Amino acid sequence: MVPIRPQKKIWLDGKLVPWDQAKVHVLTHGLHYGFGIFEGIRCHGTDKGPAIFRLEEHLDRFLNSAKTYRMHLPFSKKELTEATLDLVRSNGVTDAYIRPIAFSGYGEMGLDPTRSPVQVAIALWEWGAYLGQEGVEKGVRATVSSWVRNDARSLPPQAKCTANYANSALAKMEALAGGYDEAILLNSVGMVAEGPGENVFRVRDKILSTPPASSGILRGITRDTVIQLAKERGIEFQRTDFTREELFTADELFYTGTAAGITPIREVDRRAVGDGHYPVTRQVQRLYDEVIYGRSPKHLSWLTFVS
Ligand code: PPE
Repeated sequence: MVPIRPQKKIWLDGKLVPWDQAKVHVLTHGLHYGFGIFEGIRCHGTDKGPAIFRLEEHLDRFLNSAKTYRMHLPFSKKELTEATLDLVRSNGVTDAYIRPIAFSGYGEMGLDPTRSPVQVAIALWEWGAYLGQEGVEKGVRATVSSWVRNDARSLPPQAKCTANYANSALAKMEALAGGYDEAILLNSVGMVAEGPGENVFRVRDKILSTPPASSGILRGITRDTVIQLAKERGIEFQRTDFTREELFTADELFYTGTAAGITPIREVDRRAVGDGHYPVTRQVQRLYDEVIYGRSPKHLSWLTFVS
């Protein structure tokens, strides 16, 4: 286990507080009932200093998650934007993973979260490659989970709710216990949905595809970035459902996510993916890196420069 390395400050309910003082009560409502929403955002070092990738879209998704869960955030998007920038500056970091979270705080117990105050925090830490640097370079070994992805009729998948991640954790633990690096979850009708914390892409006969939102996934911002970059580069792309079997017959497969970046999948259930060469995945990795590190003039509008 690699514990999080403490940083200087955390933004909690409107104020920057020292790392060790960002505390909540054990009777925090959201801790008991999974009533919280969060985001994962990255900041990267560029020639013009640290830049946050697609901050606007992440905060929009945060606000939409709150809306879905009838959670009234006591801060506006503008205030959350400023808070995020202040947080990055006050910690003096360049490359960081930023975690906004809102949850039902200390108030009443019982299943009506609206009786407890909403608390909001934004923290950051240094987070390397989610599935390891070796995973980014050589690809990871995935398994199709026996756990079915949360059904959209039970937990809305486009809202990034903390409760969704109990399902993710079951799949992740099962994958690790089975000797794999990561899981792929199918949805309730048996089509590929996503990873526990990533979207999934497939390449077959040079055509790139990913399951549609209706498959019950989080609409990833990295996913959207990859789709836009593929279109710009003339890579043929389809939003389409695919089956477990189509994972086995793919030429290339990869995960996308803020934490995971673009991570190739080299095996699914002990079957090698393609011939071990992943030209489309490598191209997407290169394009994505150019964009997030500010080397693509055309995509600078996706970056919020901190200084
Ligand atoms: N699906 C799920 C279920 C998911 O959690 C993520 C992000 C994605 C897809 C990709 O979304 P995006 O980051 O917008 O491209 N998972 C976050 C949490 C990871 C964690 O373990 O914590 C992330 O990557 O920040």
